[in-house]
Amino acid sequence: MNDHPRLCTATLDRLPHGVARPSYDRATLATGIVHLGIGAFHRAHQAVYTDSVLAMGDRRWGILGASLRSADTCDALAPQDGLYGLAVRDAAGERLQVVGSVTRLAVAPEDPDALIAAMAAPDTHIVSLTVTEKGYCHRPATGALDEDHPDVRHDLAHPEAPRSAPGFIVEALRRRRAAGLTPFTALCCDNLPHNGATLRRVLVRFAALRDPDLGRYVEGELRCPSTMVDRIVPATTDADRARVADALGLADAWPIMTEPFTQWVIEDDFAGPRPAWDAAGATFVQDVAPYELAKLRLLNGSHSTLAYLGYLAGHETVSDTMAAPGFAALVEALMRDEAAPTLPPVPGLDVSDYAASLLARFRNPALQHRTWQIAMDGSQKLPQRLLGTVRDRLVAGQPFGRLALGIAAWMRYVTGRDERGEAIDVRDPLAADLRARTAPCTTAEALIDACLGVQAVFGTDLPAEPAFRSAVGVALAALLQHGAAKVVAEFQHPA
Ligand code: CS2
Repeated sequence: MNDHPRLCTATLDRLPHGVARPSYDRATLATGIVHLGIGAFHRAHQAVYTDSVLAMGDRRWGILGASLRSADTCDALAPQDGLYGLAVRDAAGERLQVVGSVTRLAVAPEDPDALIAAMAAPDTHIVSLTVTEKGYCHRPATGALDEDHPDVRHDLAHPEAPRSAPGFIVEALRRRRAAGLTPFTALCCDNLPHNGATLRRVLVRFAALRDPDLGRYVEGELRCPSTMVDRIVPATTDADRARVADALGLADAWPIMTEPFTQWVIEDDFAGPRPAWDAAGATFVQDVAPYELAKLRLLNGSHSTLAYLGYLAGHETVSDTMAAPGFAALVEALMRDEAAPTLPPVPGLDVSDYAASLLARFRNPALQHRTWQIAMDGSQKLPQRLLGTVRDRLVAGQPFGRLALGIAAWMRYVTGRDERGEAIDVRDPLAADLRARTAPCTTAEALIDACLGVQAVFGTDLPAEPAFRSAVGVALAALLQHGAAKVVAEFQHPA
């Protein structure tokens, strides 16, 4: 990569012919969107839809991409004027595009005030978020603001120099109100249940804790449409960087890897103007809930199940896991027999076709999506991916052996020791607590008790359900005795 000149505005015209690039004048764009959490997912998803809208001639929607924590993305993209390569990959090959919609970058901790000022600017109509599940400072089991969260406490004490997404949004809304501007629309693009309502609940509560009057204002005025976002985006590796640089003839410090599939369903509830994302392939609907539930339970539920079991069985990627005995059959049955029956009808979606397409996407050999990456933050993901489905199965008196196996694999994973006794680098906001609870456990029974004590994940209802304890107990005992590879290979799927 070092031999190539850097990708940036001045070098754009050196790109090879086959590589799509911004056809619009980036210098003339307004900043209509401030995006919090400028990670790989945003750059493979919303930024690409917005790039298409800009190419159609609507110049209002340049994106200011902000990191709330690390300066890595800004350091990589600022010398490139925000430009980056997108590599769309499958077994047939790789298609490259340079995306131009991110026109400004910010690192929140370096200058919180500058970011708030951008969010409070009159041209800013949308503040979108991909801050991952844990970025909402909520309790996953209930969806309520975690008022003891260290960032929430900090931001309530220092409202003008916040750290958290809720802290930034509420302060920016306060300033807009003081300046006589209408609120922006807050657009959650994370895999949370009822993500718009969840964001709204957190913001209203946070604002009310700051000042009851501000709380009433946010409750009365703020729009938070729900969205369903879908595209698989593995972390970029150095090998990806080198390959993309050779293909572009230009060095790109952070190209994004993704799959051909992309989907975005958005609740049409905006306070002001919005980009015509539908002209770029998104769908505006009145009610996102059925799409979101299907995606979380089928795609993400399977993904997490593959991640924990696959990791324990020694597989590095999802496609390797899918090729190992029993895994594809397990998630196929999880979707068909356990998750799909809990879903209300989804307009325009045939659930069995959808499940089949998911199996093909998981098998995509070009993606190299690490099981370890998906395994991150399980305490924040389990409730909406697996536990909600279990609750519905329990109410209906129906079995859930595959879901129980996925949950048991998570319990085994968070002990921090793999099946060969090697350390697992468990990344999770509750990692230390989980390790402390689970490390002394020598039996399945003790391990379940230790994990079910984590109310933020399991609530108070599931630990009290004998059918839940017993199904997860059977699965966990099998995992401890035989190991994940054997348990999955020999899993008996009832006819
Ligand atoms: C994955 C998701 O990392 C994970 O937890 O399950 O990021 C998944 O790839 C996306 O939701 C796909 O849309």
